[in-house]
Amino acid sequence: MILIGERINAGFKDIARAIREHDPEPIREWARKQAAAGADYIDVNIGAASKDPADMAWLIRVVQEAVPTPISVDSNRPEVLRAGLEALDGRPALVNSTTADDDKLAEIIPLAVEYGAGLIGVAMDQRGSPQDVERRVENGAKIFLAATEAGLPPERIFLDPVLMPIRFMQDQAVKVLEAIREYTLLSDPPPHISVGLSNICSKTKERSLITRTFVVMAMAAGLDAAICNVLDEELMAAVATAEVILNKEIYSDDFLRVWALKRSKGGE
Ligand code: THG
Repeated sequence: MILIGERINAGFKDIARAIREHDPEPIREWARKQAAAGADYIDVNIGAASKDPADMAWLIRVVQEAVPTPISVDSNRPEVLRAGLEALDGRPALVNSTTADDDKLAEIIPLAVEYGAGLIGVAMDQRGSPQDVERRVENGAKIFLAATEAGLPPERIFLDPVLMPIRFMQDQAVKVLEAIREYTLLSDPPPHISVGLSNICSKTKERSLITRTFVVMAMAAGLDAAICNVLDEELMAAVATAEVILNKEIYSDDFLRVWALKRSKGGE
């Protein structure tokens, strides 16, 4: 699994404050904690705390000074994405994200090409979030085709079928699972498939349980990446166990320890 740490996001109050006051310390601390927990990428999102591209550039620089981990530059504004990518020191990165809208594809795919980054495409369009499997597949395929035509290989394309809160849209999770299966059929090798995992447990009482149960089901369907809480040890243990059961990691009696060790050394 490709694990993308979700915590440097202005949706969290401590991060929103740190961005507004340009206080680097909480940012550094969350970067270090997520890197130590084995994050493959650190997601960086200024959210509603700022619309200023310079704040994204500042945030990226603070994260880069703290850890060597690759970065997922997260914004729905192309100018904010560009400022973040421009601040990168040459380490691997993801552009998070484009939608399936023609204007977004035309603006954001070239950013991933220009900066040598991977691209996350979320299966949304001008009509908003998809409510059925068909729209998810249609939008995912459209993004995949446009990115491929621009020269991105499947290994640099991540499709996101749009995971929603179980508490408010209970019928959507099973549709996401079905869309994941469809995405695996797009090419050989297939693109990566990623979700914002914590979306599903929003406002619920059993956050960790719901999240780890869903991730195991989604991995069985073909999910191989997630923006998630990498500090949730039970979630990480469920991911490690699912990788063994799916025969992607070798079983040993110490498989949890081996998995954690490989992650702490920066292995896959
Ligand atoms: N797809 C892609 N990128 C994304 C998302 C996605 N980026 C942002 C988001 N969704 C993923 N990141 C988060 C980060 C935190 C939470 C959810 C998703 C989260 N929020 C708490 C909640 O909703 O209850 C509130 C925060 C708080 O506790 O203050 O858990 O889907 N490509």
